[in-house]
Amino acid sequence: MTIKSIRGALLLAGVLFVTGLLALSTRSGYANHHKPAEMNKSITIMEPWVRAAPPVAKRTGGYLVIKNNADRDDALTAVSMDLPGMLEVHGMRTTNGMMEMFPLEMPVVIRAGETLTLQPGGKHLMLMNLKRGPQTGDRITFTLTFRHGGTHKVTAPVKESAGMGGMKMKH
Ligand SMILES: [Cu+2]
Repeated sequence: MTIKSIRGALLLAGVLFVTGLLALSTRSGYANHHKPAEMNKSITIMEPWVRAAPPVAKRTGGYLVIKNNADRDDALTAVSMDLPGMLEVHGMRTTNGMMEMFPLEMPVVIRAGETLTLQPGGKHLMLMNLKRGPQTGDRITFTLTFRHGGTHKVTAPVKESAGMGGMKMKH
């Protein structure tokens, strides 16, 4: 063995050792408890948008997709927005043949590996008590807090629809 190859072998051994330690610590959950920066990766928020509304409108819908990447259940514990007004998570149900929406009880559980889709006609964010209906081109920032996944800020563009044609919902 040349000096160079010995050094190479030592380096490789070192890398393998450290890699082994990391694998061990991750498996035992050590890494999760001691690296807060990585906590937020367990939740991914996608495709946020808010439906444009006439200026006099007091409420409109907000939509986004939340993915729980973790191998344990998580829960959405709080929602807020950077606008004067009130923000709720709503569900849809049929009462006497009529579709109606209602505030979901918080927290909203998102099972391990599952996705919570807030979309027109289904569960949604309800922006209420607005001073002015959001206009196309506005941007609204939501803050979503999760039991395990930390706090996430997501900025949603305001638009007429998500390109789903006639799928309109009255609020
Ligand atoms: Cu609603």
